[in-house]
Amino acid sequence: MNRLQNEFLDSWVKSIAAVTTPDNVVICDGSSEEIRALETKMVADGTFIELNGSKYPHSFLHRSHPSDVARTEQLTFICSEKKDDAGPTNNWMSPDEATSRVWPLFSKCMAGRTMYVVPYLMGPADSPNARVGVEITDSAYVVANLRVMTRMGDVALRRLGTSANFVKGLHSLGDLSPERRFICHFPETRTVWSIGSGYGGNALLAKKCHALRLASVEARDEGWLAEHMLIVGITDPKGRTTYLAAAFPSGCGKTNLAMLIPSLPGYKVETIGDDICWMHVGSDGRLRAINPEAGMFGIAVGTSMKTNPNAMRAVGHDAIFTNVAVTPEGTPWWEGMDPANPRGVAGMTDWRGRVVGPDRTEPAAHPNARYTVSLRQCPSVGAGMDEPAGVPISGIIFGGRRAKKAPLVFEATSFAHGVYVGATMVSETTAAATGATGIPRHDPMAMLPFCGYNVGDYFKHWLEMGPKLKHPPKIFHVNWFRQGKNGSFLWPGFGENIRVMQWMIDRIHGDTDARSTLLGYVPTKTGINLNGLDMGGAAYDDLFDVDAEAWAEEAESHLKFLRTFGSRLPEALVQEQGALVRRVAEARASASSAKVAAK
Ligand code: OXD
Ligand code: MN
Repeated sequence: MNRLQNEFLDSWVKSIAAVTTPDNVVICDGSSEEIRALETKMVADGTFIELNGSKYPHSFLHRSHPSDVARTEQLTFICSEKKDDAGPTNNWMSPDEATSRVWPLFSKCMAGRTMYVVPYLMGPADSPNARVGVEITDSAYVVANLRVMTRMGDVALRRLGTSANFVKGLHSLGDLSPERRFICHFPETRTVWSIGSGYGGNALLAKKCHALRLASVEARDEGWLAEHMLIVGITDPKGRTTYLAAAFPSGCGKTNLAMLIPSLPGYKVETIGDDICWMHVGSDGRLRAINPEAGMFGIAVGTSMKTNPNAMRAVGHDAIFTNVAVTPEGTPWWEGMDPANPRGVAGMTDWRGRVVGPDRTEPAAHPNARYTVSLRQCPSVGAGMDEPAGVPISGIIFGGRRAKKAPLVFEATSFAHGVYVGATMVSETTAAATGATGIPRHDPMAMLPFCGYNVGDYFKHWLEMGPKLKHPPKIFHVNWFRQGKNGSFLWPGFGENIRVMQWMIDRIHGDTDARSTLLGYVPTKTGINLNGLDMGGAAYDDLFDVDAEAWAEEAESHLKFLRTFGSRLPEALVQEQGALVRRVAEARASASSAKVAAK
């Protein structure tokens, strides 16, 4: 092993090699020669299957172990010294218990394998807000993914210099058994241990483990925000570019919104990020956002030329596909990709490697099948992706997947109210994590699985950010997934979402009025552009109906959820809940007096 120039890194790597006993150690430089050699090795040992190079140049398929296909929230732990610092939404394991229960699993775990040392930089190379991490892994697949997802190799070592300031991530596939799978985060020592899984969110430690769980703790301590948000820039027909950040839970359309192709003329969308957003208070008193990542680890299923043409173009070359199906001609295939041919073709190979036909009873691609691709390959990528200071955020959007109750869009009446709206978000679970799908759960700010500390303190931190901003962003809530009485979606979504963005941008610039409801402001009937949508006369009323009876129940469930944070719950949120209850009561009273008057 070459001696690393940085003595802290060098001694850490040596200490890990002494425990894990790999056959050899490779320090990754991020060069194209290095990745080509790794790809050749992975094709030879079956980790990668090369796809049809004339249709999908330089692209590969990886099939994971069938029990290792999504994030495993039940096996993910925050190992803070005190249990209360992890809070009621996280699994907690004491550092001592992790040392006795998890650390022994790393003993000799890399025997017969290569240990890769992967330095990476989160954020634009010249950004003062970028951070360095180093992941040690025995998975070449992880190395290939990190090379796409981060600025990896020498660029990170140069940035690190002689400093000891880097996140230490140790990852091993172990024996891939869910019985011996653990993802442990140590916020106090900025360390992650992950064993027993090769799945993205569990194994690419730069992503959820560093850029969200550990970064959220640093952000609290240093006065910034590390969020599960996309970042998008929209230039409107007036020539204004407005940047928005949006938090939706996993599998609820962040990638689609980040690269939407507007259905309205005169709008242009730039993608800055599709999953993670770090926001600092800029010298101009605005929130400034950087995307710490450089690539996308997107959900393939449902992605098509109709739903997300930019993503389809991005994955047309230099892509890694995980757990998709393959056609006999060696091209990737997934459910929803080709609406004209929804069952695919005869002789396809499914995500487990079995040859299947259109009459199969199970999906051919895993519902959480993924593509890994550089964001630079996305036709809508914005230059702001490399802006060292980040882009100025004028609006924050929270959103969930809710069949009922939540209207298409509403605007919070103040920053603190917006924090309440984010804190009480509810969304239905998706295939991005193991477990049942479609179950509504509280997912505050879409950070439920990703906040590295007590969510009560996280709310307090959010509330404290508002007064630090001379120009706080407006805060909105959207729900693209509301269903009508017959169970079909009321809103067409995708490119038509620009109509909702148009309203938000006009609100930000003071160009349009709004109607006040118990939830906040919604568009007036003429304030949102529904022209040309074949939705019938009642569309506006269906999309913006706020049912006071349903929100009376909802407000109670908010309080129950908030109370789980006990003494860590900021009083300001209790007051916001009280204000919601009062608005609900007023709405009920005026609805019943309207009924009496009508008699
Ligand atoms: C992701 C997730 O992979 O949220 O981004 O699960
Ligand atoms: Mn995500």
